[in-house]
Amino acid sequence: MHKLHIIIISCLTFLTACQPNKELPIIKTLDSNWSFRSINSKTSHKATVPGNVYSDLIDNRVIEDPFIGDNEVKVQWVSDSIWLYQTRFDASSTILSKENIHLNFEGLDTYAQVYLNDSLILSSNNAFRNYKVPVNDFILSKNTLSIKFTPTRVKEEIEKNKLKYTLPEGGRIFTRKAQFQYGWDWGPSLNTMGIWKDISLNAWDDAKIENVFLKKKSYTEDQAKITAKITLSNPPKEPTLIVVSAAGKDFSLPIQAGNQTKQFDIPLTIDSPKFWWPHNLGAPYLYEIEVKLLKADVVTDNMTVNHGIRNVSLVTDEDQHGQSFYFMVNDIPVYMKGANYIPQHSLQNRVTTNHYEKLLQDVVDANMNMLRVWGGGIYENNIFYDLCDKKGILVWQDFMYACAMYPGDELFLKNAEKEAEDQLLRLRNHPSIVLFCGNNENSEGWHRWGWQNGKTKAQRDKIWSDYLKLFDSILPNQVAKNTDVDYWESSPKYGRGNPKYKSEGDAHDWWVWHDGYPFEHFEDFVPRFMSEFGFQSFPSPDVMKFINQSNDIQIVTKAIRSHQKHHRGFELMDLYMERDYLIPNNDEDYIFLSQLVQARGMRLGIEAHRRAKPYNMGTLYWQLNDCWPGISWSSIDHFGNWKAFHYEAKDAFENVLISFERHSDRVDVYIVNDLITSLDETLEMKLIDFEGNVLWNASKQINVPSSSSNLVNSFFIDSGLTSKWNQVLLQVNFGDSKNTYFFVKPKELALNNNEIELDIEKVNEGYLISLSSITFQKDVMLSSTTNGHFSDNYFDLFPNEIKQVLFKTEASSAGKLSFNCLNKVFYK
Ligand code: BMA
Repeated sequence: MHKLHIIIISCLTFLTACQPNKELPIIKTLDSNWSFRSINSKTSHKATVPGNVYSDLIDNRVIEDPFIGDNEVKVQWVSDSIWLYQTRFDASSTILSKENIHLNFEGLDTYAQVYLNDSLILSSNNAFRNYKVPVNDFILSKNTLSIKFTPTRVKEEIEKNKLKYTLPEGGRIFTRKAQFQYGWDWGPSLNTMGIWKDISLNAWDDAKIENVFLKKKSYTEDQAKITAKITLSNPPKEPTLIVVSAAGKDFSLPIQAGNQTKQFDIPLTIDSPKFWWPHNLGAPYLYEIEVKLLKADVVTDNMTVNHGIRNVSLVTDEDQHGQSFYFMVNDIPVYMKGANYIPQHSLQNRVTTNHYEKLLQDVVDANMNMLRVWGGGIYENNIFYDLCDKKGILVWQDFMYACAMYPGDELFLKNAEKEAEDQLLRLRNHPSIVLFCGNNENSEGWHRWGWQNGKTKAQRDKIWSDYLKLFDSILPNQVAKNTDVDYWESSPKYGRGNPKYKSEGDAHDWWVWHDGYPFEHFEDFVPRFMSEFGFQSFPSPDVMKFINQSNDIQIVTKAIRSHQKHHRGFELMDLYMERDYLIPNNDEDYIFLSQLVQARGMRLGIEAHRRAKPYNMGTLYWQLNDCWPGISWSSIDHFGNWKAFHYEAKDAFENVLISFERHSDRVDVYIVNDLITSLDETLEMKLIDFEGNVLWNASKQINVPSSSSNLVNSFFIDSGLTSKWNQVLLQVNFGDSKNTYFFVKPKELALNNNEIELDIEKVNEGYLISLSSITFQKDVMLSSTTNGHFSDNYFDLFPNEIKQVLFKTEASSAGKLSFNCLNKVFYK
């Protein structure tokens, strides 16, 4: 008897362990059995959810890929049609018996009418909102869910006609969705529609965890004090226990039956905490904090949040120059190095986990510590911020408003407020996010781009007061209410016509490129924080071939022209190329040189900003990536290839940088140190000719303080050393850092026409390539017919030195390896 009893108990224990916990909320993702059709057609096709109508039409071979040739223009009808999406799903008796049953729509793009079994349950008008709809009264055991999407143009026309004036820039301002999808100067017009994020059915009894916010109370080396702010779906009816586990300790709060609130604060402490750091200064340490809801010892819900302990703030203090703009991270002013990030694809469902992983690793590998998520794109998916948290990349997050003036009616503003709240609740736990910014260039546009012309004083006042309602009141209030992070109204603070451009806030320098100023302008006009500056180049030959759909990289085809969205793009590339290089006579060299021009010009800017530290405390270039195969300002093309500029940025963003500043016959040598430790190294300077003969050298011991920029030496251009300044270079080393100074522009260099010797050896990760030459070779670019990544590229090869490059590839051969360099281009 006794024996049997034991056996029965152990079976029961086993059964409880194997059975799913029936108390947990049920979450069923509705991602299968979807079909779609145009309202005017009886033929339905299979649909992918999450997704959008463009990818569904491509997958069903109804339209051709809009990224190829000039197909973009042929598919515009899609945005002007009405589309119907439908699925069927079952709800089990367990689901139907639950007290609460919700449909959770994480993203509908954009004007959608949602029917559950013929009942209209939702009309949505914001692609950035999360709609949670109670459906207890409509749900059956067998269900049909239908969603009708109306073209944005229909709604935009109605809204436009309500106004007595025209708001810049076009109909897009009335619709809360990704603004770049209406076309931008680097991307196509593909105004999508569809279910772009998950839909799920959620069913639970009593209460579940709705939201957790781990709010900083105080973080010191001895102790981190956090308030876990927990919001439940509703006040629990039965006695409930909330338990928060952090760093091996449990913190709990019992809730009595019949309490009236759904919000609870639990104080947590972590002793001797490990701090979260941007990767260039330390480890981005994350604590896994678990929140559980228990009823009579049974877990009824749980949620895990990664928490980074860090103190961050944006410092905007008055100073002798104007007003500072820098970020303090863990009590240290941190210099920001990075880029502006745009959506990785016009059709968001095409972006995979691997794309996020690769691109954000490319960011770390290029020594960047900050990305600005630009306001004309999307609030990114959770995985983006999770990876930034893990990899130690700081995020400047714009709200999604760009280059326009937005409406100010009550409905629009309410919608914008709800959007901000939804997004902030989702994003606020990420340690990587250090700033929320209202918009991109709206304020600059209003003050500088002629938008006020032709408007009465009353209209101008109204438009500006609507601007202030949103960007000076609603958004900052939402940020203050829901997060620990600072808010900045608009990027840039002042446009480049304003005298305060240089002395206050962040700035965008488009004198270079849009206004055609030479790159050297970057050196004369350094602001407090450069949040945009950029220059276009062609993508890799692979991308060119894809656009042309031929083995040809021709740059003047109709297809390529339709992938250049800047009206003066080609003309400006020519202008700058002619200034500093030469216009080559073949397309292959043109693509190569376009990348060299971009890399050289942008490096000039990055170095000028960094030398000006601490006056300037950040340099974020325009733009990191592409949303389609196109000609743009990106440093990484749509296929993930690093352009010359990404390699150059990697070098120019190193924590320790040697940099040069020319003053007529004097070259000043700077060392910029972003580390939190000082450096004591030998500075070695060497003037050599292109054959490697040393014409002059000097060295001295130098101490460089932490986090500083220092003029450490000067080189005098003295005719006693040489008269051929176009055939020499100045090599400077400091510890592991190196940089080279040229006394003339690239086009004036008297480069030699000598061979480069290549040697290839198979190694674990791919192929090790050794290169050497008896004379100096400028900007050597390696390429292969096989997919892979070169550890270094577009580098200078010094006379009689062996340069080793790892070609990382999983392929069984290195493919056909070839190279180009400036010397070769000059001698064609
Ligand atoms: C900046 C950005 C974008 C634009 C880029 C290049 O102003 O904010 O609007 O694509 O310039 O023109």
